[in-house]
Amino acid sequence: TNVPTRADRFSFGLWTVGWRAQDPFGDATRPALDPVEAVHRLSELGAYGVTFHDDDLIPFGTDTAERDRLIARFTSALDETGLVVPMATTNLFHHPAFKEGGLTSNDRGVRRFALRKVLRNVDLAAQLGASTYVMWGGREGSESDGAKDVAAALERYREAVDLIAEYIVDHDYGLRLALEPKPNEPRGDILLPTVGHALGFISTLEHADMVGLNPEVGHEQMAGLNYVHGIAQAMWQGKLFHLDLNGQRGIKYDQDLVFGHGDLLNAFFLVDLLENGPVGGGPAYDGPRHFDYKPLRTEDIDGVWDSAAANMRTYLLLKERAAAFRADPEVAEAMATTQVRELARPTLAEGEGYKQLLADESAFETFDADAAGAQGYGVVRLNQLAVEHVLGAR
Ligand code: 3MF
Ligand code: MG
Ligand code: MG
Ligand code: MG
Repeated sequence: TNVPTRADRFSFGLWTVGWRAQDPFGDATRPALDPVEAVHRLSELGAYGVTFHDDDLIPFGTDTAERDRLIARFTSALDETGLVVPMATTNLFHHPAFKEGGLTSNDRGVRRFALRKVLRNVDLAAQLGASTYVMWGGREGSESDGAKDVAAALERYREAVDLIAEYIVDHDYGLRLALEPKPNEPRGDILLPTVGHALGFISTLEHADMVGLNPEVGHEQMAGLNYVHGIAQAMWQGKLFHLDLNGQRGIKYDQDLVFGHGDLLNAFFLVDLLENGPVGGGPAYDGPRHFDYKPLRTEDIDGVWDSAAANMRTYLLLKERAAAFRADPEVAEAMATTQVRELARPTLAEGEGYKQLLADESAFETFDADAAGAQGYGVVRLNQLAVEHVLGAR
């Protein structure tokens, strides 16, 4: 048990295991990893999918003949292993051309180039059978409030997302777009910094129905937010198209730790929500369990594969622990004390409106607010039971 299989639908970005561990203060500590090698190793470890930025597979500036050759050998590796490509995305952040933005650069020529780069890789994503196309706008932002017209930038982002969506519809690619929020890094401030900002933006789109989210654990935590809450809202709005699992320890640079190596208790409740759905009822998550992490700079290539395996093992252990938590009669009793499942019951009775509510004296005139204020909800007991399940003490 806890050995990953294809049925678990674990996927990894080529840029994760392939990260050479260069950082702003030091050189790479590992050699480049051939994408074909990555496909074979991920398959051996039990993953079912691999994802990529265009430039992870085809270095920026590669000519067409070489591009075709790289795609062909990658496709062969997929065929040999049975690995799929559930998602692809565009690198609009690495090349110096994007230093002031990609789809929202102040330079219109850069914006048009960025759009072409996206459409070209959307073709490849469709060709490889992907169902989700992620958009992370790492350079869409600013360091100075005077040098970026945020309203105009959002207008340009809307123009871009609508155009990409229209292209997908016209070509019958069946792809859905997933926006990935992040508050900062590499830009001082990035547009659509959180799940909430992105949901607000999506409601303005022409093709809002085919645009959802790809929230990342660490990105929400960098903004001091609770990832489980963000995921719960995205699921509630039918917008959790994909996700980036990893670990983060507090409000600092984007750590991309192994899943569970940050806030473990939040990771536990996340897996519980994804696998079992909301406690009050509602569907579980049925997309890929995608890891966007970076093997620590201290690791050699063996450490890379150990860390890839660690992501999947931690997820499966938490899944097992979450099932035990939900099945524990003492947890059921503690949940009853918290009244957490009562929240799924509508506040108004069937057919009741404000007139009936106003006529109901028990709702106000005779309601014992002091008694309500004096009751205990037993939240700590429930939380401790979760901790004990995570620790394997129950
Ligand atoms: C950066 C990221 C990105 C996105 C990727 C699409 C380099 O913090 O998280 O990875 O995840 O562009 O998934
Ligand atoms: Mg990510
Ligand atoms: Mg990230
Ligand atoms: Mg991250």
